[in-house]
Amino acid sequence: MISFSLTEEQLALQEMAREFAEKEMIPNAAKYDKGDQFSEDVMKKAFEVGFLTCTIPEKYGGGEMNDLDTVVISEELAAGCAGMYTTMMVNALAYTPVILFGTDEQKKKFLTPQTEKMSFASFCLTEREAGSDAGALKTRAKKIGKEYIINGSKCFISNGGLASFYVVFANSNPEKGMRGLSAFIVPREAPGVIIGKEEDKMGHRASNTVEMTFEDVKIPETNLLGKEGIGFIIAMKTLDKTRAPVGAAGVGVARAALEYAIEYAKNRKQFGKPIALFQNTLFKIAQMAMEINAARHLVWHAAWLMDEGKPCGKESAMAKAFGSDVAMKVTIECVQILGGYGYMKDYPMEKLMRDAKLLQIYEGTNEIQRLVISREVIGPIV
Ligand code: COS
Repeated sequence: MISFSLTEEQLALQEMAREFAEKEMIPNAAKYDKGDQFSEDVMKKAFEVGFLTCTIPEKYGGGEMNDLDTVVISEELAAGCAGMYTTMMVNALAYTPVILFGTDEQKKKFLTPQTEKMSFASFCLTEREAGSDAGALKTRAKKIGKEYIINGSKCFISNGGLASFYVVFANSNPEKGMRGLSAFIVPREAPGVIIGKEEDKMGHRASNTVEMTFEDVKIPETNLLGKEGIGFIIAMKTLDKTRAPVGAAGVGVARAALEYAIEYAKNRKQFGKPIALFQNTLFKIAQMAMEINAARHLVWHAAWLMDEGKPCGKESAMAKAFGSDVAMKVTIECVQILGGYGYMKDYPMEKLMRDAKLLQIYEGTNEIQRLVISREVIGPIV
């Protein structure tokens, strides 16, 4: 049965997220973009309304949003500010492996405190030499008695400087290659957890991105997620779930750009009439509206599959790649519609364009999404 209507609750949630974006995020977006700082005041409010913990099950104090709810609010929040949205979304990214693979004790110990005061968490997979080839990571976990000792470095870690715990992927059995990977919960206060320098990024400047080093970090064996050797599957199943919301963020960024460009085109007069009346502008706007709608449908379909418990790896990858590609394309076009004003920092358009770029890169580059899609579409070759 196909339905394109949101429930009353989802409409209320969408409205709440839209209002939050308009009142709290948009007025502060330029300030945090310029200052390259964590938007603490906005995040305090996001915590109060539940956006920082929305995917945590109710049993552990969270909002227990399903996947469709999550993509609906992702579009709205990213339309407000993609950098602030990233800070919120990365919490969901780090909570997902705990929700999917954690024991009841692990969930009580690590998730419940996140719902009691404003807190953050990080997902530590990427390394300098292992980005797209995640299975080749070099961080090691050695079991000694009832503890694991973790050694290694991770890069481009969102929320790393803010997190109270890290989900760290490390190889506990290197001779098994990627089948030796395991996932561990590492508390921030564990000795040897070193937060490195904050990255100076092109966009998403309101989000915190650092290098992380784990130097002889001892954690109890009870912090292992699932069992040894399934770390790669944990990472992949997590990303299957969190890639569609990145597509939704692409839709949000593109929509924000298009709405601004439409207002501008209706008011900007050249050659004696609003530029919205020129066919070049009309056709550009129609094309962008079509692509944004198509991206939203892919995102909602992927989320629906997840909520139905159906396989969704290919569809999540499609939603992520298409949604973020649309964001890039649309923001470039909208900068062009605004002309010189589009290029100036006094207007919001150039930030939207810079923010769109990262959506094509993080949570797996769009080339990796195409690899995932093509493997499933083509199947085995010979
Ligand atoms: N769900 C469950 N299992 C999965 C899976 C998924 N989505 N994807 C892969 N696997 C399994 C495979 O079935 C395979 O298991 P078997 O060997 O038992 O058959 C195993 O994992 C290895 O998979 P594969 O052979 O596809 O691994 P590759 O190294 O060829 O490719 C890609 C894996 C490239 C898809 C993966 O490394 C990837 O997604 N890279 C990008 C990482 C990323 O997104 N980084 C962003 C960091 S987080 S911000």
